[in-house]
Amino acid sequence: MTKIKNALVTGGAGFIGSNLVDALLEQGTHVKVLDNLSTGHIRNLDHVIADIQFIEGDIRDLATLENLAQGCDVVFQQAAVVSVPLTVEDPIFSAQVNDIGTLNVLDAAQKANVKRVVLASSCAVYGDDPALPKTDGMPIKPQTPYAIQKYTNELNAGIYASLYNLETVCLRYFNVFGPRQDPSSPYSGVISIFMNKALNKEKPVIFGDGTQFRDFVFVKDVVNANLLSAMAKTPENQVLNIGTGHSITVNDLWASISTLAGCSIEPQYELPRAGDIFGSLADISRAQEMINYNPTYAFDDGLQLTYEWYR
Ligand code: UD2
Repeated sequence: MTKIKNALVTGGAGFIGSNLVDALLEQGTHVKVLDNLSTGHIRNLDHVIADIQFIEGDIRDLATLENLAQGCDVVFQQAAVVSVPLTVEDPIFSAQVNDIGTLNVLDAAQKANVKRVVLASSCAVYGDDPALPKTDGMPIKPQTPYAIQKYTNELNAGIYASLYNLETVCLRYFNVFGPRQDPSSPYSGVISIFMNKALNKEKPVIFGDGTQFRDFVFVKDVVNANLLSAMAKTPENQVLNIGTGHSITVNDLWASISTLAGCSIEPQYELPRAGDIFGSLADISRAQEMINYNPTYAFDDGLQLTYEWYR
């Protein structure tokens, strides 16, 4: 596919989904958005609301999905219960959304003859396996309902590809950050929390000694990975890591954000968070090979853009 004419973005009012909507509109795609606004916000779409078809609704509603999938070349499945702790607290509700909801998306797409579905998966499927970097071929070890649900999505995507001829690409996102990430929950991404703390001149909490590290990927690179996945020739059913191949410690992260904000506040160190993994780092070579994915935002540049947005 050289150009996406019609796309449906589920979860399109969320952090990653709304950034994806912007990029699709920029390339002239007609965009439909389905979002139940449970964690997404209509303010993320205010600037484009006249240019899209927005439907407030839920991926648990198969009939709505069947209707919206009509006429689409690609469906981007970005809707989910995204809080890992919430899936631990309520595995059944989260499975209804993340498992059945995603199955609904695949089924509606297949019935409407959509060519390809790009799905948001997560590096959570690797669990706490200390082997680094994470290669997309290594054994998976889901340790939370969230990780199991994301892995189930990948398996279902594979089934729809092999049994029903629907092309699917699952993207295992590493730690995504950038404009519109919501800092309001204690389980929000660490960058969004630290941005808020720095701007309000408050002490951040670092769980553990701060030497733990993550592969932080800027949202615009993740958006680009979605577009490439939708248009690449090769994949029929792919599972790809989407990170950067570089990692940053939590201590260095706070130091960089402090420099941007011009503050020098000593963090408060607390015990490591239960269930936290120590380090995470992506091997992105398969994504490079299969969809020609190459992150273009250096960490500091992404952080600067993110800082400007929070400010
Ligand atoms: C990420 C994903 C999660 C899941 C998981 C799989 C995000 C936001 N979450 O969780 O959905 O895929 O990976 O492994 O991308 N930290 C602090 N202080 C704070 C907040 C966090 O020190 O105020 C630390 C935290 O203990 C951890 C690191 O920062 O060591 C990153 O935390 P996170 O919640 O941003 O992301 P993570 O990797 O736990």
